[in-house]
Amino acid sequence: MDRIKEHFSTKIAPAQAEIKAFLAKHGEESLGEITVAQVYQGMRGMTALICETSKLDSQEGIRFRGYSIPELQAKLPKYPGGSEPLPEGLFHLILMNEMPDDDDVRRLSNSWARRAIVPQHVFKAIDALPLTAHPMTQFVVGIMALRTETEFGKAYARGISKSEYWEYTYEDAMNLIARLPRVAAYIYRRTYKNSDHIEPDPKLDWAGNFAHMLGYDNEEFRELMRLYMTIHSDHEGGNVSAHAVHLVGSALSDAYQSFAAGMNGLAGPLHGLANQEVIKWTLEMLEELGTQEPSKDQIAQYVHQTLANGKVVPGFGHAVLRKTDPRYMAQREFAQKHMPEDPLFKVVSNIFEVVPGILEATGKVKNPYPNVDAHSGQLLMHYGMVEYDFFTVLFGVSRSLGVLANLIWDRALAMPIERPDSTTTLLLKQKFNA
Ligand code: CMX
Repeated sequence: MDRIKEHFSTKIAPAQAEIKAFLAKHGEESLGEITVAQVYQGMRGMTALICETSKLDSQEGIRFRGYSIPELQAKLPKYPGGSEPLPEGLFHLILMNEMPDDDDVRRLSNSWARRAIVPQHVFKAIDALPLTAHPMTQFVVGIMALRTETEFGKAYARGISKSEYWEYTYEDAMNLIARLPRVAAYIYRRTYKNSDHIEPDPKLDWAGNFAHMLGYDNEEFRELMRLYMTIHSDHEGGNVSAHAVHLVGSALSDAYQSFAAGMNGLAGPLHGLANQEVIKWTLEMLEELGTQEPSKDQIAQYVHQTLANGKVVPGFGHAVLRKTDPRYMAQREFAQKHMPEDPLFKVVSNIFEVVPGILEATGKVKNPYPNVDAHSGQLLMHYGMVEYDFFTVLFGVSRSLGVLANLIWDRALAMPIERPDSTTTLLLKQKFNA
């Protein structure tokens, strides 16, 4: 057993015992009422899941195992000479519930570099798709082609005890995280760079190597990838991608199947695809207005037009948050530090000033403030990554850290198959004599 796995194994029995004792004492207590409206309206605010790795507060934003994003930026290990947190450290923190040191991070980097071999048939499966296939479609095909490598699937077919499930899920999760950057970079280079592929550099960290394989070797872009991969990783359990992975995994589908399901959810425009929609919307606005430096009045007019056309303003609003997303602020600070004069950053900043007031005035948008997707595209565009159809794949690679750490824990805690009750309008009407 490798040292990371061995370390994780020591966490399982105490966590199982803690939950068992808690359930024995408080298992029959109520968490509150569920209203009819909640059942119809996307289960908002209905506590129905356990996700140990992170918790979202509507006012404050996300905390990973209790740490806010600024705290993570201060405390997580950095690449030598760098100032952004390493995603390896974030993964260690959320999986182990322990702040990592430099050795923990190095061990993870090395483990993922060793596991990063992608079989040729995965590239062939992707190559079978036309170049016009959306990068998220290519990504999901790549993930499913990788499934030939599942350790859990093979072990289950052989016949293993329930107590061993987590061990094979751990192997699948670690292999998948290790291989995703290679698959994603392959899709990028195939689709936009004439299949001029770049070999991995195993000496680099996970995010630095990803930047390298994408073809962006400047240190500032690597730092951006480290920050990006850290802050997009986990957003508690109820968002579409995290919930989909957990739900599909609850049927004992393996990590590849579960993660592919989550990525199909991330590819929806109300979720992760919003990061491409933001840039598309912004560029269309600049084109229509005929200027790269629109005034706030011009932006306001365009926002009103978007709403009048029955469309959402991408990058704004959130199902849980009621304040500006701290992930947005972390990216804004990166822009202020590295590219304060970037014209597109100025446009994004003006949008940030203009949009909340307009959305608030509609009287129906519950959160008029920007979310994570409102800023990421501008940062990528600054370094020359202009192919915005690809942006959601970057989100997906990062999201693997959170959802797969959770899947390992799901197996370690022997979480049961998810099967909530559903009802009909007729039955509800009868119940309330309506
Ligand atoms: N622009 C215009 N209208 C918006 C809006 C926006 N940015 N955000 C919410 N609304 C509208 C909703 O469409 C809804 O309208 P109807 O009553 O006509 O259906 C109304 O305001 C109330 O919605 P809400 O309760 O405030 O928001 P929800 O919890 O239903 O939805 C979200 C949340 C994110 C889907 C929504 O704010 C949205 O569509 N935003 C734009 C897309 C986006 O940026 N998504 C990315 C979210 C982050 C991520 O997952 O990556």
